[in-house]
Amino acid sequence: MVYGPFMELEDLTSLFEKAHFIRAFEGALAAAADAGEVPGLVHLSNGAEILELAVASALDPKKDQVTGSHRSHGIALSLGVDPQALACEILGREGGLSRGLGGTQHLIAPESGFLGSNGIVGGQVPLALGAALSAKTLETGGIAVSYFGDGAANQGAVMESLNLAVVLKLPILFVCENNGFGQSTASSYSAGGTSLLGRARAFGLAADHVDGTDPVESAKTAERLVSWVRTSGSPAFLEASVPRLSGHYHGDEEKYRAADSQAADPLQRLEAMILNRDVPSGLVEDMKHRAHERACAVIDKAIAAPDVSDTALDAYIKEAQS
Ligand SMILES: Cc1ncc(C[n+]2csc(CCOP(=O)(O)OP(=O)(O)O)c2C)c(N)n1
Ligand SMILES: [Mg+2]
Repeated sequence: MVYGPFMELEDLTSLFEKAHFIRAFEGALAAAADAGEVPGLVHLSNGAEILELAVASALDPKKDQVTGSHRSHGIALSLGVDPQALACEILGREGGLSRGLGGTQHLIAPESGFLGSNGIVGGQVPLALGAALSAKTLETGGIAVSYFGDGAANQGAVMESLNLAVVLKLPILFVCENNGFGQSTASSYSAGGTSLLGRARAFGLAADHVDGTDPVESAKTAERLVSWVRTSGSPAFLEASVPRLSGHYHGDEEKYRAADSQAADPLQRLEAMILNRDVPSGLVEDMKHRAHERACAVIDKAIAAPDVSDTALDAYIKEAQS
């Protein structure tokens, strides 16, 4: 990627295509959920696509390892996880990353550097710490990245991880996606001290904040922190402000926030940046259309794949135990 006061048009359009694919993938997933095709809740990543793609572009999938929360579809796609296998996994279908047996809360794709999503709020953070310890011990040159939310920042295991990362000098980047909410509770209500940077610095971490809706700043900050963690072997903390454009889960009535409190969509900001350049008419709409078509084809194929039955689960357990 090329930085400077702005990104090259090529970088902006590439980011736009990837971000819109993630958005369209989750849009098609939400429609599949409405049709009763998705087991469990669907937690959408919309609003965080730009930030997650910025972090992913600074990583080396061959040696870096990333863990995410219950809201990990965008993280997985940003890392280059096969969308078809991801969709089948989320829908509980054969062909999924883990044969459709894990579902959205247990996604894993080590070949893409994705160590997994986690349904236990904050549970993914100590796991990334283990990946960082392993990278350091084995001298792989890799780093670990752990995404978690502002709600998870209040979880004990997360604070222990922040402390231990400094004490053991581990190559890990903590990425706290601050969307202002933990489920239906505003962070301003649930946290005594709302300065996440202050908290991270109190543990001895190098810490920075970024507006996760700004493509240029997100790319520059992610690149700088990832490279600092890699070269120094020390941990760092990135607080990224991102909007949660939907409710906590798809279908959430969101009675706890005003309808007009909706934040601006980062993808529209990126679109405006592209349209400000001298681009052929129709370029942006074509890219959106292609992303939509591709995403719908992936989700349709997953819907058509055979369901993972209890029998398959029994067979898997027997195989694992033998
Ligand atoms: C240990 C634990 N406590 C509570 C929950 C229920 N829960 C699921 S998501 C969530 C909110 C998490 O908020 P945040 O970390 O800010 O992530 P966001 O949903 O905003 O991305 C809660 C409380 C859980 N899954 N695990
Ligand atoms: Mg949150």
